[in-house]
Amino acid sequence: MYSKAFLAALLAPAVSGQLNDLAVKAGLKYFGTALGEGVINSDSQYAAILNDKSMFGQLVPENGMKWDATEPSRGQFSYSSGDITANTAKKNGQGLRCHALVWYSQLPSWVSSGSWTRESLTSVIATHMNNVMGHYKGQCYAWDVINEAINDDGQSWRDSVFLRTFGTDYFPLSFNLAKKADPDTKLYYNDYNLEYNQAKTDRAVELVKIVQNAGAPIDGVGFQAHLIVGSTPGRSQLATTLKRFTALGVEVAYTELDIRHSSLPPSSSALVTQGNDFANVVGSCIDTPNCVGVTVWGFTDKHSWIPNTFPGEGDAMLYDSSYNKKPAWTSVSSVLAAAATGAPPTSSSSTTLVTVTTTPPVSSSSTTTSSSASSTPTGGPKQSRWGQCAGVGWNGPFECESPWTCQKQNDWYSQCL
Ligand code: 9MR
Repeated sequence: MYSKAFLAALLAPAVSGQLNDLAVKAGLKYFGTALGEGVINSDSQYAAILNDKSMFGQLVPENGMKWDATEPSRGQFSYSSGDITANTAKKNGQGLRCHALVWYSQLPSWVSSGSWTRESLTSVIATHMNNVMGHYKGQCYAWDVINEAINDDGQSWRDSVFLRTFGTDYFPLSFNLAKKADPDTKLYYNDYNLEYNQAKTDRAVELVKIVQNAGAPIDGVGFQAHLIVGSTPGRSQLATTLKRFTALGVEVAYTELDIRHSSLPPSSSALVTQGNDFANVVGSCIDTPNCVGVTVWGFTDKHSWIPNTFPGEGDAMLYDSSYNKKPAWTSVSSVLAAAATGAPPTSSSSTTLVTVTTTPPVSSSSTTTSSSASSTPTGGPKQSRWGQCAGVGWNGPFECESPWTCQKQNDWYSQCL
C-alpha cells in the first residue's frame, strides 16, 4: 500500500535538477551565463553545457556587443562577435541579455580621445545605439545602457569622456536615447561592488534617482557580483541591499556572478565556503520580489577573465577546469531546488513523472530528519552543506557532513543545513 505522499509524488511535475529549470520553478525568470566568444567554437565540453537550456536559460556576450567590438571605427558597425551569442541563444531557445552601451572601458579611442561638444557626442551615442540596439531589436531581454559609472570608493563619479562632456546629464541622456533606439527592451544600470551596501551602493541609488528625477526611463539595476570567497555578504544582507533598489521601482538581477578564491589552490573547506557564498547570493535573489534572475560570468574554471586581472586568484566558477561540478554547483542547485519544490504541487499539469526509486519519501510529519532516523543507507559518501540528502527520486548521498543535518523541506527534497 502506497502512502498518499508517495502517490502525490508520482504525479508531481519533474524538477530536472538543472540550474535554469530549477530557477524558473523557484520563481526567477532565468539562470544564465556569459558566453566566451573565443571558447564556444573550440571547446566542445564548454559548448555542450552552455547549449543546454535547462542549465542556462539566458546568455550574455562576454565581449561581443561592447563598443570596441560593434563600432571600432566611427560609423563602421560589426556584429560578427555579438551575433555569436545572439545566434546561439536563438538556436537553443535561450534568452539574451545585451551588454554594454555607454562604458568608459572597451571604448575605441576615436570616442574616448575625441574632442566633443554635447551636441556632437549626443549624436555619436545616438548613432551607436540606433545601430547596435536596432540590430538586436526584439532579441534582448535587457540592455546594460550604462556600465560602471561610479568610482570604486563610491565617493565620486568615474572619469570618462561622457562625464567630462555632460557631467551627470549623460545618465538620463543615455537612457532616453536607448528608449528611442529600442522601446521594448529593459534598460539597466550595471555595476560591481554594489553588493556590500556601502558608499558605492549609495551612489548607485543616487544615479537611479538622477535618471528618474529627470523623467528618463530606467527599468533595472544589475549587480555584477564579482565577489570573493569568505567576504561575500550573507543572504539577508544581500537581499536588504537588493531591496533598496526595488523600492525605487526598478527590477534587479545578478548579472556577472563569480566568487573567486584569493589564494590557489583552494582547500576543501574553502570550496565549501565558496558554495555557501554562491548559495547566499542566489538565495537573496529568490528572497527579493523583482529580482529577476542570476547570470554567472562564465561557468568553468578552465575559462575565466579573473587570472588575467587578479594574478594568483580565481577558481571562481561552478565547474572546475575539468568540468566537474564543484560544491558551489551543488549549493546553487540546492538553494534553487528548495525554493522550486517549496510547496507540494497541487496538480499534475505536467505529463512527466518524477523518477521514483526504492528510496521512500521521508516522513511527512517530521520537519527535521536525520539520516539515522530514516531508513536510508548509511556509511556511504556524505553530502556537504546545502546539498540534497533525501526525497523522492534521490539516489544519495543520504548523510550530511558534520555538523549539518538532513532537514526536510518537503517529500521531494531534504537538504543538509
Ligand atoms: O570578461 C571580460 C574580459 O574578457 C575582458 O577582457 C574584460 C575587459 O574589460 O571585460 C570582462 O568583462 C567585464 C564586463 O564586461 C564588465 N564587468 C566586469 C567584467 C570583468 O572584468
